[in-house]
Amino acid sequence: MRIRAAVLRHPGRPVTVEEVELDPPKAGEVLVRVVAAGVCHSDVRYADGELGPGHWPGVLGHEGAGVVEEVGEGVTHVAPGDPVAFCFVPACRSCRYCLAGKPNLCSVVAEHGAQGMLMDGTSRLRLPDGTTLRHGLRTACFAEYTVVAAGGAVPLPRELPLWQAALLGCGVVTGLGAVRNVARVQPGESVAVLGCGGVGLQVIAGARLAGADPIIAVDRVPEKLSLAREHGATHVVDAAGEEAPMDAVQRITGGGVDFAFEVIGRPETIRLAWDVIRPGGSAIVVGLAPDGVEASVPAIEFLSDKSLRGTYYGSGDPATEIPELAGLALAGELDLTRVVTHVDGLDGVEAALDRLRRGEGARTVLLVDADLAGHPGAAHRGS
Ligand code: PAD
Ligand code: ZN
Repeated sequence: MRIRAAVLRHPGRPVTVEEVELDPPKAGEVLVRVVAAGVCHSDVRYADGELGPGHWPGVLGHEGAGVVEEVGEGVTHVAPGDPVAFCFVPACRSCRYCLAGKPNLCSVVAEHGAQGMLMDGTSRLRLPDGTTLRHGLRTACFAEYTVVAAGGAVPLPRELPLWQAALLGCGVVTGLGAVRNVARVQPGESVAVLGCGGVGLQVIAGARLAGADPIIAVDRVPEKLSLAREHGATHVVDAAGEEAPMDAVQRITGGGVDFAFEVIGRPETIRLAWDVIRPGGSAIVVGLAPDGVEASVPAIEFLSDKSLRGTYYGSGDPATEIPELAGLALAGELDLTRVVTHVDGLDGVEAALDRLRRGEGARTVLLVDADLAGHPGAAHRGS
C-alpha cells in the first residue's frame, strides 16, 4: 500500500514526509494504523547520524500508538480494531537474553533490528523507485501505517486516549523502568535527575511514585524546571544558574544522593551524575550519547562503593509493563498529559526534532490521525 511517512534519506538533511510503499504483514507481524507518535531525543540522534552508520535511508519514529488494521498468520494476541502501543524491542522470547529474563536485550532484535529490519532480517518499506527503507528502531511510526513484529504491538485498554498512550512505549517505560527496575528506589531515598525532557520527566514521575525524597531536578532550561516540579521534583537546580549543580545537590542532601539519573547523553553530565552520588550510591545513565563518545570518572572513587551503570528501555519487560503503566495512567497515578508541550500533524516531524535540538519544550506528539487520537485541541491544531 502507498502511505505517507517521514523519511530520513541522509543525516544532516531534513526529514521529509513523502509517499512510500508498505508491504503487507508476513506471518508473525501486524499492520497498524498509526494514530499518534511522540518525538524523542533518540530520534534526533538517529536523524543526525549520531547512532553511527547503517541507519538510513529509513522511516523514523519509535514511540507511538495506533489501531490494529490487519494481523499476519499466527498472531493471536491482538485483532483488527484493537488499540496498541508500539514496543521497539519485540523480544523473540527464546534467545539467551530473553530466557534469562532480559527481553530488552533480545539478541534477535539486536541482530536485525539494529539494521532497521524486522525479525526475519527483511524490510516491508521501500521508496517508489524500489530502494529499501529501514524501519527506524524497528517501529517506523512517523507514518500513516506501519508493519511491526507481533511483539511490537502491545494491547492497550480502550479507555486511554491514544495521544497519551503514544508516550508509553518509550519515554514512560524507559523513565519509570530506570527507577523501578534498575535503581529499585525505596521510600525516603534521595534522587537527582539530570535532564528534564520527555524521558527525564518520567524518571521524576517514577521517583515520586516510589516515594523518593528529595527528588532534585537539574536542567538548564527554566521551563523544564517548572515541568519537573509538576511531575514531582521537590527541589530544582538551574544548571545554567549561579550555583554549580554539584554544590546545590550537596547543600540539599548534605553528602550526595543515593541515585543520580543522567537523562541527557553527554559525557559532562554523566560525570556530574557520578559526582553527585554519595558513597555507595549509583549513577544510572539513561541518556544516549553519540556513537564514539567516551565518558570518564575518577577511578579511585570505585573504592567508595559507587557504581555507574546503563539502562536500555527500562531494563524490564516492556510487553508486560506497558499495559501496567497504562493502568496507572487510567487510575490517575501517572499524568501523561503535562509532558506534552506541543501537538502537530505528521508534517511537523522536522520542526519537533528542531525543538529538541534547541532544548525547547518537552514531548511533541504528532497526531497522525487527529480524529482517533482523542486530543482535546486536535480540532484546532491537528493534522
Ligand atoms: P530531551 O531533549 O527532551 O531532554 C533532554 C533535557 O536535557 C532537556 O530538557 C535539556 O534542556 C537538558 N539538558 C541538555 N544539556 C544539559 C546540560 N548540560 N545540563 C542540564 N540539562 C541539560 O530528550 P529526551 O528526554 O527525549 O531524551 C533524553 C535522553 O534519553 C536522550 O539522550 C535520549 O536519546 C535518551 C533515551 N534513552 C533511552 C534508553 O533506553 N536508555 C530511551 C529513550 C531515550
Ligand atoms: Zn525514545
